[in-house]
Amino acid sequence: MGVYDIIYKKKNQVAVLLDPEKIEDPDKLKEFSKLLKGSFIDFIFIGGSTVTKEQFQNTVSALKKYSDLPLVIFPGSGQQLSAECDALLYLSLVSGRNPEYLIGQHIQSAFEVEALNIEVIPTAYILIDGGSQSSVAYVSQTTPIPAKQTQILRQTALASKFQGKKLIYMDAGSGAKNSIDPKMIEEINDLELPIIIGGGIRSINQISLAHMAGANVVVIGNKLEDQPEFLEEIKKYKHNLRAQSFLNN
Ligand code: 1GP
Repeated sequence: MGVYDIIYKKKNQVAVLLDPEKIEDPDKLKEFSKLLKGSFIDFIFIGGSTVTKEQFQNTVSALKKYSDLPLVIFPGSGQQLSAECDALLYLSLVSGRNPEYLIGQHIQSAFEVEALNIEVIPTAYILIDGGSQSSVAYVSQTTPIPAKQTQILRQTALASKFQGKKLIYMDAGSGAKNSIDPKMIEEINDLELPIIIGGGIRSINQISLAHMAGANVVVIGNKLEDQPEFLEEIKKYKHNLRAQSFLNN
């Protein structure tokens, strides 16, 4: 099964986001990959707002050595590409109006993406206000959708679907003060597009609320960078979910 099919069909998934700029030290990466084994984490997402080509490639090569988890590119720019990854979230920043992040970077990197020969997943990338300015909003020079503006969100998600996007990634931004309100997830969970959410997730309760609202994948970056032992709590949470679904069937 490809990465998209897994995202689409499985419930209650969790991805770890690694920013190559923050985790360049190969020993640190090796240590973290060890912790990931048996943690029930579903994917590693890799990318960042200001990562260089070299940092990106070095981190991907190291991760491929140490981990078997599907490696998914969550690119901050058209420079962050690698044939060693399993899939590319082909992001269009549809909450913004900066042509560079809607189509510009895509054209510049199109031949490179073609040559990668990996799974490319057309993704509507929607920034939601997380209560603090995010790097991605700053770098892309775009304004996020206000935190509770369900109608704008729904219009944006619908337009994305009609344009052929296969996936919605709603992001409050790395290190956001407030994570995405579950009501925002509920607003678009009937569109039959899988939903990824991230930004400011620091507790099992937040993960659980997002899953219950309809998120297929919850992404965690900063919390695990600061406290890798949080993986243990995720493991327990996922274990309980599996036990429950076993009992219900
Ligand atoms: C940001 O969704 C990610 O793009 C993850 O955010 O680092 O706050 O978990 P955090």
